[in-house]
Amino acid sequence: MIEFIKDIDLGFKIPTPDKTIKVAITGMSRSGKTVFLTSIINQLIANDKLPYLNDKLGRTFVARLLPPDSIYMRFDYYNKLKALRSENPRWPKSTKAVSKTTIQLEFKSEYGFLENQIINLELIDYPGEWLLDLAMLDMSYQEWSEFIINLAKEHARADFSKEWLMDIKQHSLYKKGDTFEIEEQLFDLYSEYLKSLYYHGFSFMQPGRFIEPGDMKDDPLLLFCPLPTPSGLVEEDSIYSNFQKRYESYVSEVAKRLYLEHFQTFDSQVVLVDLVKTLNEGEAVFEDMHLALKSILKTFTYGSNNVFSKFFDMKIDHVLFAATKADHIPVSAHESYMNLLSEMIWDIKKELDVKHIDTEVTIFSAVKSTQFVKAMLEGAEVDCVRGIVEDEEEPSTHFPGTLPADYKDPNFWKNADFNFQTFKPISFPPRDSNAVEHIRMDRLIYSLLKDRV
Ligand SMILES: Nc1nc2c(ncn2[C@@H]2O[C@H](COP(=O)(O)OP(=O)(O)O)[C@@H](O)[C@H]2O)c(=O)[nH]1
Ligand SMILES: [Mg+2]
Repeated sequence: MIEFIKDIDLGFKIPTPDKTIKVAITGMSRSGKTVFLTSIINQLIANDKLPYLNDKLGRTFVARLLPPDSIYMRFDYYNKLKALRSENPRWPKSTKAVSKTTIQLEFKSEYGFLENQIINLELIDYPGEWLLDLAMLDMSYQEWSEFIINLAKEHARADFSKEWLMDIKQHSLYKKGDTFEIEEQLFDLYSEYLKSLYYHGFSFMQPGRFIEPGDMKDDPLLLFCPLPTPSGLVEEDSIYSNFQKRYESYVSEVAKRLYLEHFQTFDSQVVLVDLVKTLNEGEAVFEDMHLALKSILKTFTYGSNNVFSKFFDMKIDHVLFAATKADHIPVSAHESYMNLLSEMIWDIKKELDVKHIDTEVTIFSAVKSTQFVKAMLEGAEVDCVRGIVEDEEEPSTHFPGTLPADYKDPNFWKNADFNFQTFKPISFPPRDSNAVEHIRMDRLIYSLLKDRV
């Protein structure tokens, strides 16, 4: 019977409405957003290495990249692809702007009388640093200042914040006067502090715009930093009062605009997390990632139940946290790698008490640039990764360390000694019909499409 319906020919085709799926992709700088976008386009167009996706969808599709159509920066896929297809492939250069890419998927109709279904998969990538700033919406200048100054005094950050915190004490912050030069100096020292955190692998930095200014570089609105809470009167035109005003303008204008322009109408939000880097840097940086992800997840709850619902009516049903660069981790440790992220997100959801946001956790590698091999280390066989380390010419084998099954194990950091390398990319196949090797990209793509196609 079903077979009979499938073959009915009406002499014309019944159209099926086009659908758009909007996916926002974020993550801290260098978490792998650009490489992920390049790979997802490459994978969908070739569709030769996505068995899980095809199996789950149960329908065949053809994918094409649509020309740019909007105010967003164009994602120049073909230039990136060219560099990755060359004999000496290079990772794409880092970009700072918001970009948009649309991949059109045409699903072959199973019925002779129905037109093929068109799904436009819109991918928008933006810096996770900006997202961190949305968490500032929740705080007055005084609250924010106290929070940031206390954090800056913590052991892991104290070395970096020393100069800025000392300088604060040298000035009269609450009295009116010739303040401009001092304001610039305080801003510079605070920015330097944030930059050194960034270079040491930390993720939680506010305002993230100080790290990724985008089109706001040198904008006077950014001239502020946290200051100690006054015990007495604050004069008009004092440093404190000027910083407070700029903070308030920054938060309301920029953060809200960003929110309204970019974050309102997504079906899905992907947060890329570079756990490899944080593991390499050690416990403090790892804990800091927890703080950053907590702050990010918190912003996704805006609009649902708090004071911001009058500004924002954001509806993000689905947040996918994805640990990138799984090709650095031997396959035998992939489960532990996934557990690490799962436990972190689980804890954060508990701390924030958010059950209504549907979160999912996965691990993947957009471009599998290593082989998984075994090697002998001090008389024992260990799981290693083999690839061409950045700045070298020949492949070499590396033991990255052992991931624990449980990262709350008190001995985790005591025994931890991670040594993850940065590898060159493997060359992308020369033709569109073959995609680059990856890890679990098909599962990730399925998570974005499921229930929507
Ligand atoms: N081995 C490996 N390295 C990756 C992968 N994805 C990203 N990287 C590395 O991470 C760097 C930053 O990636 P990019 O996509 O530019 O990060 P973005 O700043 O978030 O856009 C790249 O230059 C690569 O060195 C991956 O799948 N495998
Ligand atoms: Mg990028």
